[in-house]
Order: sequence, then C-alpha cells, then structure tokens
Amino acid sequence: MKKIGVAVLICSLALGLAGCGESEVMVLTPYGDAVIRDEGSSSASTQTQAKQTEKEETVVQKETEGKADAGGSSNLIQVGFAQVGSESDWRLAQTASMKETFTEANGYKLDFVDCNNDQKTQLDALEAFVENGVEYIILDPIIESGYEDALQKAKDAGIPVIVVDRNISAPEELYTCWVGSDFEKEGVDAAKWLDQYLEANNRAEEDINIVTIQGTVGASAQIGRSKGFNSLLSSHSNWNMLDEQSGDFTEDGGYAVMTAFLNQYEDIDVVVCQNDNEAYGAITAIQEKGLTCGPDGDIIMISFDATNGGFQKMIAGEINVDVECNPQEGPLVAELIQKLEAGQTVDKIQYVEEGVFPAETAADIIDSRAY
Ligand code: GYE
Repeated sequence: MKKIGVAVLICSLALGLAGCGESEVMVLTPYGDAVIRDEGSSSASTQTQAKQTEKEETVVQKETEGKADAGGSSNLIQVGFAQVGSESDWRLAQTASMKETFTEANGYKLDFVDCNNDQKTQLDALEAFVENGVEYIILDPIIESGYEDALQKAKDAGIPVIVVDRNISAPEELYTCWVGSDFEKEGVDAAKWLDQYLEANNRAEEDINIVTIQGTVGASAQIGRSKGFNSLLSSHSNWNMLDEQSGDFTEDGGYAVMTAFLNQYEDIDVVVCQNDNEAYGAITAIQEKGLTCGPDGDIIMISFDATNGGFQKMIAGEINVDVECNPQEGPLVAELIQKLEAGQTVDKIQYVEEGVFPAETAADIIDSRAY
C-alpha cells in the first residue's frame, strides 16, 4: 500500500498502454483493461485481449453516446462527484478542495451533487452519472454498505469509480481505487494520546469515565475511529466507556448527545467527539451545565478532524487534542485520473498522512494550516 505525503505536520506527541494510433483514443474500462477506440470508426479493440467481446463493444458505444449527452465540452474530462453532504467544516473543506481542482481551467467538467447525507440521493446521483455518460465517478460513500448495484452499473458502462474519504464494503473489483484516511489509526492515536496525557498528569491509575459522541453510524469514519479507540480499552482496566451515541457529525447532534450524557452521568472525565463540529456542540452543552472542558477544565475533550475551527477551540482552551483528518483530496484524485488517462495503473488503496495535535501546539501551528 502506498502512502501519499501531503502537508504533513506531526507534533512531538504524534504517534507519528502502449501508445495509440493518431486517430485512436483510449477508453478505460475499469480495473485494468484499456479499450482503444478508433475515432474515425465505431470499431474497438482491447489492449489486453485479442478478441473483443460483445459486452465491451456495447460499453464503448454507450460511452460515445454518453459523452455527447454530457454536454458537448469534448476536451474536458467529465467527472461526477457524489458528495456526502455539507454536515461539517471538514466536509466543506473537502468540497472546496474538489471544486478548486476539477475546474474547466484545469480541463474538467465537474458534476457535483450534495447528497445531503441521504444514501438514496447518492445512489440516484450515481445512476444519473452513468446515464449522462461521465468519464469518471468520484464517490464519497455516506455509509460503507449498499453500493454494489450502483457500482456494477458504472462498471458495466466502463466508467472508473474512485472512492474517496470514507471506505466501502463492496468487493474491490467493483471500483478502481480508494483514497482517504486510516480511521482506525486515528482512533488508536486518540487513545494513545489519552494514555500519555493521563500518565503525564499523574492520573494513570485513576478510574476514568469516558463517553463517545459517534459520527454517522455505519460511516467508515465512525466505524474506524470507534474500533481504533476502543481497541485500547481492554488494556486499561480503569477506563470505563459509559456510553456511545451518534451525533451524526453535526454541531446540533453533538450538543444534543452531550446534553443527554450530562443529564444521565454525574462523573464524566473524557468526551471523545468523532469530529470537530460535534465537539463545538458538546462544548456548548458542557458550558450550559456550568462545567468546563479542555486542558484546565473539568472534562478532557478529544476531537477529530483538526480543522481551523478545531484549532481555534484548542487555542481557546476548550479542546485538549485534535486528531487530524486531511480533507485536501482533490489534487490526489486528479493525479489518479491523470494516471488513468495516461494508461497507467494506480494503487488500489492509498492513505493520506495525518498527525495528532495537542492543544499546547495549536497556537504555533494554526497559521500554517490550510483548512
Ligand atoms: O471527520 C467529518 C465529516 O468522512 C472523514 O465526515 C469524514 C468525516 C469527518 O462529516 O467531519
């Protein structure tokens, strides 16, 4: 597995086709086969197979029709992006990265769909991309399951699908590649930070009551962060996970869940918020109860994403640590598309590198952050 280095800042506490003829164009079928199409005729032959199958001819024909449907901008690469929604600062930063990358000036025609955190909307968007004959599909899956049929349709139409950010449980042969974060590692990093923090503050032997405000249940960012953090619970018999409830990655959700936790549990030592927006809501709920959180507060606040807003909350003394999740995936995805356009193979799984930022490092680092 390859690691792509992108603006990496890890603090001291960081846990660290052969050529075509002149009139021919290359049309990629997903996952390896490059179909060479003679633009002057409807014939096609594959690079890797001497015998063209009926199915592939259908695919090429469909792509030709589709490209015409997609808007007549023949020199632009048609890309459809089915985005999760706009639930968080992280999401807005990732949308900005994609929109800044897939511009007409850069040679792309982007069809962007905000799926409003609704899987049905996302599946409809994927179907529309196939019907419109886009050349590439970028999918940020809301949850891990339920995309097999949609991916199969894209594959049958010869459209490569690049999965970004959140993982997918569909068989690997149904999509071209995935690029995103190692969410389980993020969870482990958060727990390791807590371990070191408690040790440094002479609280390693104390009973520690923890609550988790989960992200959208079934989203790989939720699954991985929970799995990673909870994997260290068994090695700390004094860590007690009181409760885990979903705040859906939103500020309102974080506020509602934290309010309920505070009403139910008298002694909460640590809150794990699975993104910054949930942390903003949780902080409000804590303050409304007359309590404080952060390095000098009553409650230890752990967050994920490390967006600008999260850094500001660390500088304000309200978040103890923010585990980075890098939203700047646009250039990486464009690089993959350019490689595919050039007939190169791409690695199936690619992680972006990420760091861990404790509050005491925030003021020095915030100005160098891009999101
Ligand atoms: O942490 C959260 C967003 O999938 C990594 O989704 C992403 C998560 C991110 O809503 O803020």
